[in-house]
Amino acid sequence: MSHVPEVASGTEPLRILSPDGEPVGDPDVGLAGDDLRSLLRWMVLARRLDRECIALQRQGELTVYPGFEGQEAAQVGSAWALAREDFVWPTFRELAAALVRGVDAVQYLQYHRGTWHGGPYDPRATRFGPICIPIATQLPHAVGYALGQQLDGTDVVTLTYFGDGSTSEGDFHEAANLAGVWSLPLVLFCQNNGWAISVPTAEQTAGQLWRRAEGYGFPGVRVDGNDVLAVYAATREAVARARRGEGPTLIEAMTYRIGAHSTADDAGRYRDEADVDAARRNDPIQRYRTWLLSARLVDEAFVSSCEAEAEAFAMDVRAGVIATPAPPVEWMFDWLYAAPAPTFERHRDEALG
Ligand SMILES: Cc1ncc(C[n+]2csc(CCOP(=O)(O)OP(=O)(O)O)c2C)c(N)n1
Ligand SMILES: [Mg+2]
Repeated sequence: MSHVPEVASGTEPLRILSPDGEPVGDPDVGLAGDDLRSLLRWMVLARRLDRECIALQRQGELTVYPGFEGQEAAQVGSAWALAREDFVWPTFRELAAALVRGVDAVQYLQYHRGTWHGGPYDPRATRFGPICIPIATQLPHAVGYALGQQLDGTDVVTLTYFGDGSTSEGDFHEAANLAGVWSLPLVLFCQNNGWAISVPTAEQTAGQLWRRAEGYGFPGVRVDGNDVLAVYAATREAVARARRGEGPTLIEAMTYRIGAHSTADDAGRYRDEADVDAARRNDPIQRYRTWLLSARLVDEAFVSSCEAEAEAFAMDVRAGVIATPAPPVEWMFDWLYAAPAPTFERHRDEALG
């Protein structure tokens, strides 16, 4: 069995649209017009909300927020390839994927407002796991979940997101190894956005990430992460393999983090503005919109309606975030210990004053 799927047999990433929106592959990825338009709509909504979140943090309404501008195609295209019952294990940077999965943005952002501790939305109902800050720890969770699905004999596919930096953690290797050994129905989706905070990918990884899959005995594929059609096609193929019982796939989506690592970071201290300008010219939304317009799948009126909807959406989420009350403080202490220690009791009493 070849460990390299047909979609990408070289190191050149799978690409369907060139950065200026010209087809270089077959744009017929099996999506109807409404689906193709939805991909644009979600990317526009996600970007507008992402920018609003940064404003909210600057205004003191969120504590800290990790932006994803530039990564919309990687997230929307991959999330779109999942079926409703499939399950996602995210990092802390997948708000765009969360929106596509139907997670309520106001609930999600309670995490970044600091009014809840990681489970503000219902992971079972949304099929979207909790926001995960400890790097790569969601990968073993995803493996465990996928193993459970395999043992239960369901046809649920599990997809886990992680960054390029996360692949340097032991958790990545342990998870990938077991996924291969047990041939789990799992998609390992790496957003290679070029940086792990201030460390560029090349300074922590000598090889190519997608090629690591072969060592674990399953296919790896490198895809242009700013090409939403290519991301969708690669993920759909990986999901289909997993559902057929053929095991995991590692996808490396090449993209770029336009903003800082988070609102607590000053990227100007470690990277060159010229690189960021070049990345801005490789914008995933612009690329896809150009193609949709030239293929007459959308017109300018549709593009404007997406932008108007995104504006209203961002304002609604802003109002909702500010209006949602914090949960009762005592919840922070409930359900932690069957037999609380005296220091814990003291902290609780102090907090509840
Ligand atoms: C176990 C652990 N170590 C360190 C950190 C601090 N940290 C937060 S994000 C990050 C870099 C992650 O890089 P990558 O996986 O590429 O994701 P990206 O932030 O680029 O989306 C680090 C080191 C952490 N959250 N958890
Ligand atoms: Mg990264």
